[in-house]
Amino acid sequence: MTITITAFERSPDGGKGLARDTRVRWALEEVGQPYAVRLVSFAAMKEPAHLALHPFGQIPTYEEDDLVLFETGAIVLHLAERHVGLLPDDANARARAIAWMFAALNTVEPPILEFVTARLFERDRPWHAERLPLVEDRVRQRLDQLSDRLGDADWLDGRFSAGDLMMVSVLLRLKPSGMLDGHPKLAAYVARGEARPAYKRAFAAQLAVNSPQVAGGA
Ligand code: GTB
Repeated sequence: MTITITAFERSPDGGKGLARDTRVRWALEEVGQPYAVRLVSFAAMKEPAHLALHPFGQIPTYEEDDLVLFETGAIVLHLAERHVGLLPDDANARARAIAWMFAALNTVEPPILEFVTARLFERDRPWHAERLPLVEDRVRQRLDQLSDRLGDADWLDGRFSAGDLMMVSVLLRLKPSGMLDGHPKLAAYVARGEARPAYKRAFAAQLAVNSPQVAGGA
């Protein structure tokens, strides 16, 4: 079985690991599957060859022999279902882990994306100062709720699962803003994710592509 994913030729985050190929790399590392990476430019993402893999012209994509997938949720779920390590054996626990994946992508990530967009790309809009606190409040509400549910547990539902992988990946987007600092339990949860050897390997692999030395050819 040969697995190939796509990633930014040069990520706009300069190697902070925030682009979505990192969560796929992390899942691949957790389940011990070797993979190749095809780097694509922004222009190449919109060309027919890439659009045939990804209808929206984005990264990451996932190719495994004759299977092509897009959407990180689908890719991570596929890996978790086919390999040991990311989903519990018990059927109900498995369903709950998948529910946490959906919660990460459908309930927690959207307000975070609104916040990141407002913070980074809407600063020069006349309504920015009014909108930002509203968006921040929506994120804070989700963080409060998530923190209450996590409590003092290490992971969301028993052992580390694909649900945690996705939730930590989503929360990582908040790190540059400092917003996690107001939620020490979540900050510690994210740190536990980052401390996993599989995450470290995934992060190092994307950094090797995106670090300024590599990108600048030095
Ligand atoms: N729902 C899809 C999924 O989960 O796979 C979303 C995929 C997606 O948004 N891909 C982005 C992309 O290809 C890259 S990850 N964008 C190019 C385009 O749409 O033309 C999003 C991302 C980009 C940059 C940073 N960063 O610089 O910090 C972080 C995250």
